[in-house]
Amino acid sequence: MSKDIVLVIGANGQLGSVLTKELQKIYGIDKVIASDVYSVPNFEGIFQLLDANDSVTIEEIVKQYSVTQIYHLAAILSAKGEEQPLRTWDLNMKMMLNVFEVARRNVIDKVFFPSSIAVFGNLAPLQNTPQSVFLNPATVYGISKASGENWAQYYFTNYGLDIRSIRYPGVIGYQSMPGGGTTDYAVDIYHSAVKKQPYRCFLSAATKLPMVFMEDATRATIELMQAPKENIKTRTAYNIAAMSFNPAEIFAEIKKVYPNFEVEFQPDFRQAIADKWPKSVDDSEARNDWSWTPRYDLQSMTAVMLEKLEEKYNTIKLK
Ligand code: AKB
Repeated sequence: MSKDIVLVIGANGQLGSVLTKELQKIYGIDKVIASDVYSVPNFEGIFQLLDANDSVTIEEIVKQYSVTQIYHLAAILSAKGEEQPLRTWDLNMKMMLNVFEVARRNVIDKVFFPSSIAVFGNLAPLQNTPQSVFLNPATVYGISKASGENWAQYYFTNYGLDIRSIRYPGVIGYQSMPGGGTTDYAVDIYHSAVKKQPYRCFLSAATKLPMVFMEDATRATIELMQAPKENIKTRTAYNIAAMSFNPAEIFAEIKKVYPNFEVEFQPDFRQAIADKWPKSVDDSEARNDWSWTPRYDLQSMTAVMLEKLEEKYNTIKLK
């Protein structure tokens, strides 16, 4: 039987809520401690209210449950982060360093820290962006993730703390809503289509970005965390690629099922953020080191998204 006890910080977020359920399936419902700054009704499993700014409470929870692994998912994302740059820097860095320090002091086996394609800027080649390249992020979120990657490497080199990380593209899932990101349109557009409402897209029709379906994103995270330690050669964060598309292409895919669906393109401040991000990334190191392979493309993801959201909205109507 596994001795692992897993703490998820940010368990109510877009990725955290889905990943927590996957971790419960693997380790057991009584071996996963979900935590967030707010609680959700009818949560199944162990839940602790936790503000990751408060390292004393993180440490109390770690000791109380004899935690062996931490997934630290709480952060302010790219678009929301630009509203209050200094607060975003303070929160993202403080929460992350609190987790790394508690993990170091308590000799935690493994820590997961999410990075993002936001670490790249316009000095990197934006087609097939390499793993190791000059990073000049344009958002505070990106700056905090690029610094976080270096801190992860520092804690590994100096203290042997096994921190692993992925540079997520935009994550698209039917289970949860994103909040405050530049790639959020690619989730919102499916909800509008299923609700039979027109969608106003905040990026231009031709803005291509890398994306990943939630099933692939959670599987990548778990596969990276379960890979043998000696396979993990990148101690900053791994590029992963699954699909790349622009708003016109996702719209065309949805229109095959909803021919009357309409989208109006009205780029706002998020356009400037997206313009400095990669259009596609080179993930050969993730493929080589821990056998990363995506399973979903735009077409197969759209089929699942529309089916699951139709179920969801029909159930709401029937209630
Ligand atoms: C965002 O848009 O900020 C995030 C990300 C790509 O990290 N989804």
